Amino acid sequence: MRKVLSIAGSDPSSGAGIQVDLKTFHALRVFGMALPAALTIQNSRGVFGVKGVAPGILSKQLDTLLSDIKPDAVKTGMLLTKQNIEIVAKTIYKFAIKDLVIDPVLKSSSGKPLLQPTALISLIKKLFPLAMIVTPNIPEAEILAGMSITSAGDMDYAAGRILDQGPTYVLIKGGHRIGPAADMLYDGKSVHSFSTPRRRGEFHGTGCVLSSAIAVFIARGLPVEKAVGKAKQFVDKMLKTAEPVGRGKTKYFPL
Ligand code: PXL
Repeated sequence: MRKVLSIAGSDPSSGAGIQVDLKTFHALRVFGMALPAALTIQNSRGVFGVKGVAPGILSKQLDTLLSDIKPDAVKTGMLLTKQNIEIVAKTIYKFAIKDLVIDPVLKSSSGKPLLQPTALISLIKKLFPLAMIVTPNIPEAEILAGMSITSAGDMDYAAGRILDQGPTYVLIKGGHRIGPAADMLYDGKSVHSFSTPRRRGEFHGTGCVLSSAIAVFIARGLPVEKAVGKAKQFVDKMLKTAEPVGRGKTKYFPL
C-alpha cells in the first residue's frame, strides 16, 4: 500500500486544501494522510479568514506521525506562516523525505493571501531546496522569479530562476495565460509541454488536486514526467464534469 501525506490548509467547503487532497488520494487508490498547517474560513463564494495552526501543535503532529509512518511522497500546499514553513522544512529534512511536491500557494482565487508576505523568503530558502517538484501557476511563478511572464521565453527564463532556488523540477502551469494553456515542466536540461483542452468556467482546487495527483504517481514510482502527464489527465477528467456546489459560481470537482 503506497502512502501519501498532505500538509496544507483546511478548506471546510472541501473543494481545496487537505480535504480535496485526501479525496484525490482516495480516488487514485493510495493510503492518504492529511495534516492541517492552517485553517480557513470559506465557502464556495470565497475565503473570509485564515489562521495558522499553532507552531507547537504542527511540530508535534508532524514528529508523532512521521516517527511512526513513512509516506512514499509528501505534498505541501497552503502553509501560511514563516514559522510553520520552517517547521515543515526541518521535519522533511529530519525524516529524509525525498519525494516532496510543493504547491507554492500564495493566494486564493478570490485574492486572499494564503502565505504571509514575510514567509515567502522561507518558502524559497528553506523548503524549495528539499523539493522534487514545485508547481507554481503563472502569477506565483512571477512572484517566485521576481519578473513578469508574458511570453513562452519569459516562462523558460522564470523556470531557470526557480530551479536555481533548489527544486529538481519546476512545473509552470499555463492556465492563467492568454492563449495556449500548456503546462511546462523543466529540470534544467529539457522541457516537456503538457496540453489539455481549456475548459470553460472558474474552478476551485485545481492546483491542489494536480499537486496531490502528482504526489500519488511519484509515490507509485513513476518518473516525474510520467507522473505529471497522468496527473494532468486526472485533472482534465475532473474539469469536464465539475459543477457549482453552493451559491458561488466557482465549479467544484466531482470528488
Ligand atoms: O487553491 C488554493 C487553496 C489552497 N489551499 C486552501 C485553500 C485554497 C483556496 O481557497 O483554501 C486551504
